[in-house]
Amino acid sequence: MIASIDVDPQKTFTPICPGELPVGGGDQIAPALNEQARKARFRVLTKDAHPVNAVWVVGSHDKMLAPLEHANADLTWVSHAVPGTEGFETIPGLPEVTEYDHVIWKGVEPDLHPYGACFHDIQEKLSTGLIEWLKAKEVTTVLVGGLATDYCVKTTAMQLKLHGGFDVWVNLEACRGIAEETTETGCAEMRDAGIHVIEALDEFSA
Ligand code: VGL
Repeated sequence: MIASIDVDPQKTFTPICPGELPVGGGDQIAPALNEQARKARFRVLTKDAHPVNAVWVVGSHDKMLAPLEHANADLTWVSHAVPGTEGFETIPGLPEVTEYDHVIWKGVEPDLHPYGACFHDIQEKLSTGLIEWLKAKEVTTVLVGGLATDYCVKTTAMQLKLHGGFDVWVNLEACRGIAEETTETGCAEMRDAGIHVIEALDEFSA
């Protein structure tokens, strides 16, 4: 069984929200996500859902990406993806949230800032239940797209491969990255782990 996973396709990671974490072209991926979902029996949505008072929040972009001495947040970020704000909403062109088969919210607590959708914590001990849900549905293959390639997509794909043992395909046509360098190293890391990183969906075969 195949599942398609839309990782954090939220306005916060697009030029629609320039004050948050805009990723170039982040608002353009809905057609590719919809296309990959047509290959799958199940469609899952993951969302960043952060409180305004999170420990990793800094007030401006120039203070961002500083290393943080905290058990469950590795870097500082500007506030983003706060439920109830525009940045939390999914990008135009995707189904209603209620049309997905499963939805995961992550980073809800002020002291947690996970990137991957499979664990609430950076130590990867506290499951969100995503892997268990996919296994209960007898999923063996996952197609992953979303935002951003170099952070949440990469970490989610790695967790699905290393902890879930799934056959994992990352569809770059349905992803956008924050920075070129981390996107390149992230793709290399994923390939080294045995993940299929493909440029477009026509390379997918399951
Ligand atoms: C993300 C940076 C900070 C992501 C989330 O969704 O890739 N990146 N928070």
